[in-house]
Amino acid sequence: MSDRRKENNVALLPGASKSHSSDGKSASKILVADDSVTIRAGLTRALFDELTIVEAVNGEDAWTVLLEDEDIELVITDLDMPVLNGYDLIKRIRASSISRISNIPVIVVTGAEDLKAKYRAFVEGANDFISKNSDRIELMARVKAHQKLALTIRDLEASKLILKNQADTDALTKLTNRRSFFVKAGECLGLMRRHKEHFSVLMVDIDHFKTINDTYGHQAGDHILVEVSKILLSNVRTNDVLARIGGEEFTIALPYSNRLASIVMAERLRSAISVAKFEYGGKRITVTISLGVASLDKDDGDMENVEALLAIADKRLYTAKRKGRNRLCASDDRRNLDEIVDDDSACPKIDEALTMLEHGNGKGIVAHLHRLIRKTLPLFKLGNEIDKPLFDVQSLEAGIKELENEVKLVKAAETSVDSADELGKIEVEK
Ligand code: GH3
Ligand code: MG
Ligand code: MG
Repeated sequence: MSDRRKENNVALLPGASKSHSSDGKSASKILVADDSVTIRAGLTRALFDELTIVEAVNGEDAWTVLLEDEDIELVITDLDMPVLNGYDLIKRIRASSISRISNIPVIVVTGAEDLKAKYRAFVEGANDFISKNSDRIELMARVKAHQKLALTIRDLEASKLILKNQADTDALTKLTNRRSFFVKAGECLGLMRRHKEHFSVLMVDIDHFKTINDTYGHQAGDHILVEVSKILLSNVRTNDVLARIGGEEFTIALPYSNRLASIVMAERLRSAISVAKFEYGGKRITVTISLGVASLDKDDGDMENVEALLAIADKRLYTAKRKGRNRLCASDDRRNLDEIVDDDSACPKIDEALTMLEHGNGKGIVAHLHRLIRKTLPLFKLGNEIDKPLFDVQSLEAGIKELENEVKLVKAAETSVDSADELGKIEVEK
């Protein structure tokens, strides 16, 4: 073998870049961990004709390579190594949360007679053993067998993942489907309960969708479903669970969202769809949605599951439909309106309020501005105590009072509204 070939096929460690065999084809990559230069050289000599070898001088080195190099398909390791020995390396590999690493085949190099060491390595998770004097054919046969098995397992896992994703996904919109929504939202609700956090759900339904189908055709309807899904998806947060649970019905589970935040979210979605331009076959199509909102913080009672919360949201969706569509409904009676405007428990935390503001949801925190600013007063007071007075706390307090008065006025105006069904709309339109 020429020196040039050796250079091409042996990547030195750590952090070696991917190597290729001399014929230009990418060879399978295996990791050889041994503190003995002689053993490493021997294994490399025996294997590098058909494989790309990456060398590590101890267990810790080998671990670094495994984390960094996703192409490693198999590990051959010595047991007695400095820094991190072979047993601990195998233990770490098997305990890894990365399945690529935890499933990797590990072949241990031992003295043929060393039964105790073999047994211990086997218990830690070694797959096979070779002796320091194994010939090339035996070595190659073992490596190939394990490599093939590992590739089959990897393919199987990939197929399993694809199947699972298919089972959880709506084929048309690629959103979470109904079945998966209830699983995911149920887990989410459980978590929120344990942590005493807020949780809300939205029911979303496209208005007059049947008319869209009848006027522009079923394919146009499908196109609208896909486009609406994209808009909804681009407006929810990473942790929200958005799903298509029926023909033109969607649900969204909103962890950490209280009533106020979920109303703000619902309004954001309603508005995003109503201003979006939909087209199919060169024709403009007007699309709007109606939404029902239900939150755990205000509608808790004896509610145990997502289904019960959704039933409330669904009832409110129906109210929104009845009241003219392209709107949301978040309450069943007028008492809840008072709570929204003037209930301390509905006040978002300061970091929540700042996030809402960042997302252009200033409208949703206006009713609580006096509370939020009051909460920050101790900071200004502390600032004034440090050296000389820097902030006019008195003016701030006067401002807070004025904001409080304004909220009282708004409340007084709203209590003159007659229809309880209109409340959802009023809450977000003020
Ligand atoms: P509303 O405003 O009261 O919600 O009226 P609507 O017409 O949207 O509601 P309705 O329940 O009467 O009609 C829903 C329609 O959605 C009927 C059904 O044919 C259509 N639909 C259901 N699934 C699909 C689908 O996957 N693709 C298309 N194109 N249409 C669908
Ligand atoms: Mg509909
Ligand atoms: Mg419907």
